Amino acid sequence: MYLLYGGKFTRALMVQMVMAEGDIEYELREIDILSQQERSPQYLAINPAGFVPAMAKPDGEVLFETHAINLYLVDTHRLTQLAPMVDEPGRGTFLSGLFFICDDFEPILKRYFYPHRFVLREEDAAEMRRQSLALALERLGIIDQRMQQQGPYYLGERYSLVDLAVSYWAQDLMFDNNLDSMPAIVHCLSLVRQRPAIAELFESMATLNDEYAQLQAAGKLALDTRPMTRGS
Ligand SMILES: N[C@@H](CCC(=O)N[C@@H](CS)C(=O)NCC(=O)O)C(=O)O
Repeated sequence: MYLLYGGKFTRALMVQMVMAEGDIEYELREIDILSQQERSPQYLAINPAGFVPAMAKPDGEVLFETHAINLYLVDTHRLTQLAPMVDEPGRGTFLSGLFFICDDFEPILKRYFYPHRFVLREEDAAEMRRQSLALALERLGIIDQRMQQQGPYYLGERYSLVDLAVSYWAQDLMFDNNLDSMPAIVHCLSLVRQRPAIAELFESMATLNDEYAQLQAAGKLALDTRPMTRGS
């Protein structure tokens, strides 16, 4: 069985969604990012990058990077409902969309979630956070434009991992009217949230987001100010 290292407030939920869509069995090993468990020597031995998620395959090989894990699961289990396979039309466009999210969009969000890692002076962190959110929304707008022209999904009529990831982040960023100018993404999210296999996981995400916001408002998110140094 697969062993998934994930837990509350982490994008491991995206992997859980793929597991649910593919009806794949796995065991969830909780890593508490609020107590910085992803930096413990035990976890660093599993994923030296110190990020969640990671996934151990039944043969012991450990995979990390959310979208690499998801793509691995899709290809290995031939989850054709989640992506065009390598020999199908649309595979290239699908890969472009997926890599745009993990290579362009998500690193910007990292600066939003952990601004202090990217500034020299503490007092610049708030502005880094503000600018990063604006930039991330601008990048999301590029996907929205595409979906407005040929939606409702990134590949038109065909749902894929790209929509799952876009919807995950749309749900996460759906506060302060951030998505008001992105009707196609809001529509895509509404479709994805209704998928029977993952509806419950999206529900749980909404609850977790509220909990996260409350912790943040109460200043209880240690992860907001910690340095990048590993193993400290
Ligand atoms: N590129 C990585 C990023 C993973 C990531 O940043 N995960 C967050 C939780 S959602 C994390 O581990 N944060 C701890 C940190 O940045 O120190 C992936 O896609 O798996």
